Amino acid sequence: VTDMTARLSAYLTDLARIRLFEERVAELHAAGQVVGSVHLCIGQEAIYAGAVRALDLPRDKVFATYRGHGWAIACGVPLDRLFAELLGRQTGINGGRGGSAFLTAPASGFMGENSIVGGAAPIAAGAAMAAQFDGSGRVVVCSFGEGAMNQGAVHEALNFAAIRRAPVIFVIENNTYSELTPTSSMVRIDTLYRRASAYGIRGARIDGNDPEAVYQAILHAAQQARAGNGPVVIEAMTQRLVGHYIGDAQLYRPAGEIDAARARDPIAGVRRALLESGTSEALLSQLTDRASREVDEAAALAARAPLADAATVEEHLYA
Ligand SMILES: Cc1ncc(C[n+]2csc(CCOP(=O)(O)OP(=O)(O)O)c2C)c(N)n1
Repeated sequence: VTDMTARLSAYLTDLARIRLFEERVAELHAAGQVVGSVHLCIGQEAIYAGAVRALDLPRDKVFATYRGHGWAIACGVPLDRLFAELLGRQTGINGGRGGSAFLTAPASGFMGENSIVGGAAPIAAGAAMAAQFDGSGRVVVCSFGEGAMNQGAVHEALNFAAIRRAPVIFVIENNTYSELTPTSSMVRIDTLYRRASAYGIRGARIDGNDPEAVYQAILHAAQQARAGNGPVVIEAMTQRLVGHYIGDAQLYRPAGEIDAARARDPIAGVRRALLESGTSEALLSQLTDRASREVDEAAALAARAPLADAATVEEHLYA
């Protein structure tokens, strides 16, 4: 088994875990057991699988926005604790208080979501500055959608991180829609990574559906950041195979677009690459069956846990 085949197998496992977790979340939402707004990352999973493999967690830190299940899973947060969180259980990774859009698991290096578009960028720049003080060699990954590239806070963070040479990698998950609005009707340029040059830092565009391309890009950016050369902007081109949130009818998407996107499904891509490298169908099935069993067991465990106790509602608040 070459390093490349081992990495592809690991990607397939991660992609399957994320995809199957989210498909189960959609079912639980339809059944009324997961409530509130839920943003699935189905179609974008290669970004998380590739990026996290290039990091050293929990020393390194990851910040997301609200489409964060995939980042949390790739960072190694236990699936049952995530299901429990979405189901409002005491055993949830945040005691059932955070839910889908406010997950956080610092022990795993996942510094969490915040739901404010672009909100993580200044915090991530601060976490990267802290790394310069404590000499930990840590790098910070900050992910957001392409819509966040029009938020003032992101530009402040880019400039601040650039001038301080702070070790932060800004990952734009460019799925070409901000909520229901196509990028082409929001900005007059078609490449966002080039904005990095306005801050004197490096930017690159990559295929965000190819976990190996993401891995190589993040590995290189992390080496550069750890060596004191400062931030990098990675624009990972991808697509969501589902709506912006569960319940989005997607009437704004042109006919055929989702089918075309399915042809670029990252899971199919990794399966193809593994088959071409000589891996058997049987081994691929073994990997996905294992992920499927894991998801089943985690969901069942979470469903057996008690709901968060209403009497504790005032705990964990600022006094
Ligand atoms: C500061 C702020 N403004 C507006 C919103 C409402 N809002 C939620 S999602 C979203 C679109 C963001 O698009 P993008 O950054 O491309 O991320 P994607 O949903 O594609 O992952 C907006 C405007 C918000 N959450 N925060």
